[in-house]
Amino acid sequence: SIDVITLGESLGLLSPVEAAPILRQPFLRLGFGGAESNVAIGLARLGRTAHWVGRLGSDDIGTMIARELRAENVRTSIIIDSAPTGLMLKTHSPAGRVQVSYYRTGSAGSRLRPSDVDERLVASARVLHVTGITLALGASPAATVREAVEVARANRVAVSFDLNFRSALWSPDEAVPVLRDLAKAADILFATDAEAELLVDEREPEAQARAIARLGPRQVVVKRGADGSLACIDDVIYRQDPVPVTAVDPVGAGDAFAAGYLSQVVSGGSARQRLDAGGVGGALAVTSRGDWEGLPHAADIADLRHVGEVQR
Ligand code: KDG
Repeated sequence: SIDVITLGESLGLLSPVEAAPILRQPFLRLGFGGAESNVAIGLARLGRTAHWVGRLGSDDIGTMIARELRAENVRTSIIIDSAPTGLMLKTHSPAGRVQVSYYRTGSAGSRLRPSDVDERLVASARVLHVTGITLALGASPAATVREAVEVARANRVAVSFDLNFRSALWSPDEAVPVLRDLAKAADILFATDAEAELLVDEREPEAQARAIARLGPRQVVVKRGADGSLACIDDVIYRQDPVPVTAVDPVGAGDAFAAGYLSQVVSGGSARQRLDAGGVGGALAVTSRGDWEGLPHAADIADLRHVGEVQR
């Protein structure tokens, strides 16, 4: 059996060797990213069984992604597609702002189709995790997400949905009805405060969480970056204080949050434990460069209780 099954697009990630604007030092290194595979890695590092479904090109980048996922103990169902694996370029503005550009039109990962969903595999999981990125990639990947969600619901598999609005992929006008529709089918919903504001006509986090819960999800988490997070779980509001860290690269924080939170969902953790695990995961993830490299292992979380101590 599987704790969490997820599907989506993973892409090669080019980023400057030094965190500096690309035109100043055009040396790039190759990594990869993908919101859903990031969550799967995070769960595997916390000792859960995670399964990722996706399409990769028959190219070195696709091979690297498959190899890395295996190295991280993520189970996979990979379909090799004739289109190339997509790419992202992560640059830094002179002021230090992180900017991601996509080179993914027509990519292998965006050619997901409903027949890629293995009903028996989804039915064997405790949680299905999907994101708004896949919904933005085109009609076929969006239909694939909907198919997986239908299969999950029919088999009493909890549906976890991270809104993950990416403005480079679609406009708010295009996204909102689609995201709202899927939110109604979710049991667990993750949103940043900005995404929550898109989805419901509320500005204040508690009101946002309650309004989203009224759409359907029994667990709604509104992530507020350096201000911590707030959740509405079975109609009760929980607040999670920020975990103070030095942020190096904010990309991937949301996926780390989802991984921490879902790790506690599948192990039967309380609402408070779920939220705390999410907060700790998100905080630790931003302390290193890369979309998933900073995801904590179980031992890193235990270590947080000993900050400032020296082990000899
Ligand atoms: O959630 C972090 C992601 O944004 C990143 O890993 C890549 O899936 C990705 C995307 O589409 O931005």
